[in-house]
Amino acid sequence: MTQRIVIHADLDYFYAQCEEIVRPELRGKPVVVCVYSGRTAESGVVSTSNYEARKYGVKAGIPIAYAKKMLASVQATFLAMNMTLYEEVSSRIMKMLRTYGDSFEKVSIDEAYLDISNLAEGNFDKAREIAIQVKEEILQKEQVTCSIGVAPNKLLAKMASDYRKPDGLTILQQGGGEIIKFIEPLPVNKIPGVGKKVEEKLNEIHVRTIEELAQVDPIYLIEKFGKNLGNYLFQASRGEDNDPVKDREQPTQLSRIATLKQNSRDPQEILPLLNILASSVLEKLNEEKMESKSVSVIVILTDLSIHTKSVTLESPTKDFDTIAERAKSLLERFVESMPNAVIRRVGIRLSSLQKRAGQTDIVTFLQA
Ligand code: DCP
Ligand code: CA
Ligand code: CA
Repeated sequence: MTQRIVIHADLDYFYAQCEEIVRPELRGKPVVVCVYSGRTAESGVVSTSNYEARKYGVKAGIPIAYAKKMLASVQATFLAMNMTLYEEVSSRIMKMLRTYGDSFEKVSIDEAYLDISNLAEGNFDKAREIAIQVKEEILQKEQVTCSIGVAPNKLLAKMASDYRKPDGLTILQQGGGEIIKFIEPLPVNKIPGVGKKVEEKLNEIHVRTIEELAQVDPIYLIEKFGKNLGNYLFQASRGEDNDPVKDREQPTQLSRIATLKQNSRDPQEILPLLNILASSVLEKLNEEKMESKSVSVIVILTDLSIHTKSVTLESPTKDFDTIAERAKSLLERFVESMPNAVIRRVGIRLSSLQKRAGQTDIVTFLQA
């Protein structure tokens, strides 16, 4: 059996880098991409920033007003998100990446796994050459830099691509103890899927590094975290992961539609069915390990005409309450906007779907 070799590629400061492509004059200066909430001119959060802005502490998730203060002394550019641009650049790069792997799995707008075991003939020197070629092709054709990890499995490839950024290339070769040496000193939050909650629980038992995690009795981990997460942590502490690179298309939208028992235009009568549909579509969303950035309510009237109302969320979600609440207000808005409409069927659609970022399959499943 050939040695398994997996690449994980993550595009650097992706949204901000896309902005630099279309405005080359921005290069070398701080660039901040913002999600404006619209409440006041400056309310909202930072989506991402280039590495020049990061030097000043500006990073994803902080309020735009803070970022402006941090960058007050320099000439910085603040831009609103332009998803159409990012999706176009991403889809061209993903198409390119796909050609390199025996199998290809897109994880999010700027991340993918490639299984190159056959292409590299199980040889890490060849794998390095392939990784360099991938980086060069993306840079030449799209002027985009990325960071790549090459390793015997997805878990390690992801941790390796994260290790050196931007424009990094980190190779973790099987054998010679290299892998253990690499992972041991890392803090546990470097394990994909280990978020704040799991990290805190591990810290409680004085586990801060992966080396310390590797010393915990797996039975104890299973007791504390349940079977799936406990096993995952145990394996991850040893750099083990058997999850295959899944070569399949991700759905771009999910929907559910059903007929009301009785025609109605009273939201109170329609909502129970809408909630059932929401929970059913969420079940599917969880199965796909995705999240959604857009919610639509579809109504079909007694005259069989079809109407849709949609809302874009500030950030992608997999949360039932958020989705149900948005669906409810869309339905109410629809009923208000059409005083004579009587509804026969109702549906819900989640679109702008993306893979949940930075988590391996098992952990996303557990946290779903
Ligand atoms: N993103 C966002 N809000 C977040 C995190 C990310 O809108 N809280 C968006 C903007 C990012 C893109 O997703 O450009 C990819 O996310 P990454 O976590 O990969 O971050 P970047 O690509 O921006 O930076 P890095 O160079 O660290 O990968
Ligand atoms: Ca990235
Ligand atoms: Ca990413």
